[in-house]
Amino acid sequence: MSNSTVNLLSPYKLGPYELPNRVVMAPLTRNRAGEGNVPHQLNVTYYVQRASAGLIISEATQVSPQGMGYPSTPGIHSPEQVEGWKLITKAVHEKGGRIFLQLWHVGRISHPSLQPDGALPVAPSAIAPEGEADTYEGSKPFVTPRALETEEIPGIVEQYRQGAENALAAGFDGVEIHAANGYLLDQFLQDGTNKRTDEYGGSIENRARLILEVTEAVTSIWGSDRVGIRLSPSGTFNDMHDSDRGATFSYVVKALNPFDLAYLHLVEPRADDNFTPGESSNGFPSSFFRPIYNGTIISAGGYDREQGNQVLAAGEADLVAYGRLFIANPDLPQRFALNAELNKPDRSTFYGGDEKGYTDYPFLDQQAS
Ligand code: 8OZ
Repeated sequence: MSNSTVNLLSPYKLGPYELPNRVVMAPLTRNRAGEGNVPHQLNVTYYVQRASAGLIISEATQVSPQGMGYPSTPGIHSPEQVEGWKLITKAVHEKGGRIFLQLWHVGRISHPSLQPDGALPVAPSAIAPEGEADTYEGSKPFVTPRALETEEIPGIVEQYRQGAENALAAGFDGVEIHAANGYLLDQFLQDGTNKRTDEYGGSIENRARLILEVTEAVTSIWGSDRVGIRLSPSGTFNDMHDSDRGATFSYVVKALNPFDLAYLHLVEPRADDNFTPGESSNGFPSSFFRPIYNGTIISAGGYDREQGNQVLAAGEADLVAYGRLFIANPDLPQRFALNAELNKPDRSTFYGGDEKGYTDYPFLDQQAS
């Protein structure tokens, strides 16, 4: 329902949490974890600087060594990683913030050099993505992944369940299941990557089965009101294709209703590299799913302040996630409140490196006026 009094600075009740604003920090891969893919002090500083977000969603975090696909991304499978994340959740809470962990398995978007024992990455089917993997030795062509055996699927679900349990131990406020952007769960969902003939392939019901089993496992740890899920119904990143996205994603979104999750997080068509702003798109925006989803919707993808306020006022979403703007503006909610000028994000420091372009963007009160 449209409600013109609602804007980015309006509070929102999300599951058990009172968010002071509707400005969500999007999950952002920054490739700056420490040795052993353990979060460390540099990452603590980065998240704490952004604690004024209504909600922080952590960078994608692998649930297992097999789930890793890029250099220096953090994990949530070792005791050291849990200890590292504890530093972050504690510091964010001391600043009055809330933080969910994003649970991630990359599936085929990996490379043997990033896998335990140099193994092949795993996927629903043995289909190589177009493009190149990011490795510690630079870009390398993607390899053809190994198709998971049906008997291995319970082990995959268990990786997410264990990751969820570890996130609880690490002091997070909730978890987000990463089912977007061409990673393992999305690979199972879409028929361009899933050619299976068992109960995890073929019909939409079968292709959605793994996502729903993972959702069941994760909510068994956290309850439903502290679990979100992210989908990218319009994305082509990581060489994704489906013969009927509208039907596929409508099915999943409806099947998620009974879980009564904290939220559904949708990546807008506007976020896709192939999408030209201002052009009408054949993608599936939040407004497409709003009538068929009963709960909270977070919408993400290249919004500015005005567009964020518009999507909220139109009632097409309840919260808006900002990525690039949060990278460059640690005090983004305050800047929105004052309609202040924004720092410009520097793309060259998005992935990897040190404090430059990570923790050195100035706050408003540090800027010479
Ligand atoms: C950019 C670079 C590497 C990973 C995603 C986790 O798209 C990612 C990602 C984005 O969800």
